[in-house]
Amino acid sequence: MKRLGIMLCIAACVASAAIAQTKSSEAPDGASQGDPLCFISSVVPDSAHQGDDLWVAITGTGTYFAQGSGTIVSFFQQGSSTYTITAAEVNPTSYHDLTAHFLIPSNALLGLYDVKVEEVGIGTYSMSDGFTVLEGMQPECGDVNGDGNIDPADLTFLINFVFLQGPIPDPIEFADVDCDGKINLLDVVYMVRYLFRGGPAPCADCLQ
Ligand SMILES: [Ca+2]
Ligand SMILES: [Ca+2]
Repeated sequence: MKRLGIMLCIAACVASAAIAQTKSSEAPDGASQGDPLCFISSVVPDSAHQGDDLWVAITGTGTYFAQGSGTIVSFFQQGSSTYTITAAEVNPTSYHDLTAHFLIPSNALLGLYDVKVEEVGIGTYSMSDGFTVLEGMQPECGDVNGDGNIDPADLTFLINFVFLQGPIPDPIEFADVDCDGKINLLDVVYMVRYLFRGGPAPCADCLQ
């Protein structure tokens, strides 16, 4: 009986949302379209870059998360063709809250996406234009291990390369963090100062 009640509620919500969307098709945000009974009310964060690996917290109003036979969370873009990014992992914590793990492909289409939470066998909650995919971060000098961030792992990678014949950075120039054209002890010192002593950031033109 409980499941039937939830299904009826979601059916009513979906119908209400559809009517509201028809009435106010110019509204930019699905959550505000005519106040449907249940909807996705927040998505945090609401943007990411191509190639990002992140958890997104989704909150619903009037929703019944995790009451279907499965929960699928996705970002959906309708352009000249449809494009979908589906969460690799979903953790509902209540009827109204869940977190979803997304791996944004490095070649994902840029721009606005609708956010969808599908309760399999029951229905789908959505928010129009609720998430934005931005252009991928450009690799930079100092990202010695090439993971997109500059952090102590790069210092470890640099020390291994300079002193212990460790793996060669790719491109190798990213290890020349002071842009003097050489990769040596001075770059290790520079990285230590940047990461732990408030020193200047790695130079910008190590590739030149
Ligand atoms: Ca790095
Ligand atoms: Ca150098």
